[in-house]
Amino acid sequence: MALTLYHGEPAANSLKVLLGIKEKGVPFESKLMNLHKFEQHEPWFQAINPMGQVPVLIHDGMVINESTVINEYLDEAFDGPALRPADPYGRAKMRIWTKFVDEYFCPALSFIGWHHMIKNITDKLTPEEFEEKLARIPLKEQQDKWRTSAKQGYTQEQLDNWGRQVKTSVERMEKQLARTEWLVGDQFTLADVSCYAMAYAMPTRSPQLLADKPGVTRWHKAMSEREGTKAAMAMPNPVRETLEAARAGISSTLR
Ligand SMILES: N[C@@H](CCC(=O)N[C@@H](CS)C(=O)NCC(=O)O)C(=O)O
Repeated sequence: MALTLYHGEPAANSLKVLLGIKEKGVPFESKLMNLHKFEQHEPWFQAINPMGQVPVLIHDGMVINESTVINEYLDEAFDGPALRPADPYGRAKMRIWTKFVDEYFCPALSFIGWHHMIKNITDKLTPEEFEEKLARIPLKEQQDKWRTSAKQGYTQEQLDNWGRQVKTSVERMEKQLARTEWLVGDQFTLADVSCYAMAYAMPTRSPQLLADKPGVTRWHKAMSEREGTKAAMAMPNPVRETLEAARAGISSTLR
């Protein structure tokens, strides 16, 4: 059995899959990509994933992208602790959470993060070098996001709106976690994995978001203490400094 995971630093969608694979306890070959060096847009990587994005799982030659799909695949294809409820209704509830993360929580956080971070990467390039990098990005939407973020071109109104969406996301989690141990009742599932991949830094970086959220605070502590989480968070982070430099800006948008 050959299992290879192309991933970035333990954050967001890469963290989601690192959490899934570590919880599952499946041995895999880690291929760490430095996203700040635009490795994900290089032709050799686009031959693996034409979207030019991580994470990507390769299982015995079969290529799977999309973090949420990868986690479900891992749970289905390998032995180990079940990460999805056994009953259809439980699975439906889990997927409502993972869909919400992919369509609402993650994009809002991501735009805020990029707004405060990308400039620190692209300022190190000449305009010509940056144009060259941009030209290789296969998705028009990602090209636009790189270009706009590089000049911090999102409006305050957009940032405020994404900030509101992040707050709404945490409130939605609190509503559930005030009543149950995990997001889908009493079983730890991929719903918890998806949400933690977005919320992992909140207690230290944006504690104001959790100030009146005892349920999320308790859940975050329980998540952080899991062996799978510790192993995923211990994966190498080649872009730590750039992420750290953006934290104050992100936190101020989330105030
Ligand atoms: N829907 C995809 C999104 C993947 C994604 O946004 N990947 C980010 C890292 S978290 C990426 O590769 N960003 C670099 C870029 O787009 O240039 C998934 O869930 O896997």
